[in-house]
Amino acid sequence: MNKEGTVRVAIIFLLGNLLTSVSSIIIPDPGPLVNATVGAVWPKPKFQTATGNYFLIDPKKFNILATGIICDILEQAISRYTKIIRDTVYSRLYHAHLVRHGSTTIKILASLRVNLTSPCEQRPHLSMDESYSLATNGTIIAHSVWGALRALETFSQLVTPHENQMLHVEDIYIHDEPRFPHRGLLVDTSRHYISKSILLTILDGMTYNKFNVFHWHIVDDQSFPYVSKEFPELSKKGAFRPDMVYTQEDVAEIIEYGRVRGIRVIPEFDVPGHTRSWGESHPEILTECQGEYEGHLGPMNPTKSATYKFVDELFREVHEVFPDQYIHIGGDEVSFECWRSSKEIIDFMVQNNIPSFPSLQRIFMERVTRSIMSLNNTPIVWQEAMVRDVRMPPETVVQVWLGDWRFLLSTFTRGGHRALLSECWYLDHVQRGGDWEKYYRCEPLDFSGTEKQKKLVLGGEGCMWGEAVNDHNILPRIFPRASAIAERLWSTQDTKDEKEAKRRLEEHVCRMNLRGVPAQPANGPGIC
Ligand code: CP6
Repeated sequence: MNKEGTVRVAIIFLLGNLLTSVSSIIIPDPGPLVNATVGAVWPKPKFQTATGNYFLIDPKKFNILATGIICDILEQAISRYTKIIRDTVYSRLYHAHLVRHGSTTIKILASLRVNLTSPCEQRPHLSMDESYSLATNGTIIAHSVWGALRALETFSQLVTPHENQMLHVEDIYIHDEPRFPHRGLLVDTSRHYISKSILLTILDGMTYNKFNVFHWHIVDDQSFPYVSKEFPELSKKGAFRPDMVYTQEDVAEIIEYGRVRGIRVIPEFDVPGHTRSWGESHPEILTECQGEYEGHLGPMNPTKSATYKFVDELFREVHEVFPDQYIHIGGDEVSFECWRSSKEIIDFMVQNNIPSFPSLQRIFMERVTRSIMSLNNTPIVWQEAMVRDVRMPPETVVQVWLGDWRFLLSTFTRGGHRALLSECWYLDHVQRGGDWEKYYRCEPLDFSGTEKQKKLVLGGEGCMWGEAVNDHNILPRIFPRASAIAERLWSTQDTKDEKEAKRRLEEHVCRMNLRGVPAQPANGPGIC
């Protein structure tokens, strides 16, 4: 309806109400739009119900109050979201598909009260409680600070601009919690160096999508940007340039930035393959290839105790620097060509009755896993580290990235292992047009297995491998395509309506843009 029409209806409606007895100002809405979801929250909450009324917020006066327990994490979140909500005035966001019907009583919402009922945990972890209840008439209830963070994100997404520098929020009740506890994004900082400020913006984007794990694939064949305290020569010789590194201060800042947003930082130091850059300073731990590959360095040398000593010492440092319970130790794509060419390796295998290269790799992974466990950390590995005669400790988490993922999830969980899915969530594979739908359709529980097996699927990760991205394109490549993954991992299994999702996602892109995340268009014409 055009503006004139709205005004005319408003006058008729007002007159009608004046003839009866009204105590508050009542105006009509622009007209009914049916079959639509109220608000454009992404990822979609588990349960929501709206009254059809709405509130106005005066951004200059609005505040968020902690009425329960308070701590640094909550305090910082309150100031972040107060600013985000106030800044919404300047946006051109609108709920394109807002449901409005019947008359609406205008009420001003002066403040939002956050009632946190339990003391704050210091760090996010796998089994943190992220559930919350939110009534936009002014109350958030959460039993953990992580739930309070998710609730504030949801509330901020419900706020849209209104006329006269006011804000609008639907009167709505939400109860929400995630479907999977591990909702990750892998970022590869080895193939191209990604600046710290871009990584922090990625963490912002993750927050707006309720992701909770930053899987930092920090080093690989091409470069070693992590500045080790124990072995500074690794980055001195292995980084692309002396300034293309992450210092201890940078790493601490990224971990802290994630912590206060309920995002775990899990580092990956991929061994024994993908380690060419380590060889710039420590060639002695890699295999010297022979024959056809003479003069090249291959995967780590699993025959030398010096290799294990080095890896143990590095992982002891990693354990101290990265506080998460989990450490990713890779184990993927070990090239056996170099091992095959090396007399030293072959002799070792003969002497020790090692029948095959996969067995040799397994012996290496078992050895490294033992040292991770002795630090009281839990290892995550890529799928290759697990195939064939699995002898990894049962706690090991396996990440599926290649091949028939349904079969693999079925096999690993039947063996009692916990698993993560990534096979269908490769953000470096680009299709024409908006290609979020293919990520959206991938359902992690769509494999054959018992209820018990399904419970072992912890979630999954979108993977932003670094070959084709740098500071200039990584953010729009991740967002909003990873948003589809975020919703699959957060929302209920029956959240499948792509037409409905598409409208919400368009608005979510506008919202991310407004908040400083340069997300690309979702698909086709946008609304902002
Ligand atoms: N780097 C590392 C990579 C990949 C893997 N590990 C990879 C392989 C194939 C595709 C995408 C990424 N670039 N260290 C595999 C987990 Cl298609």
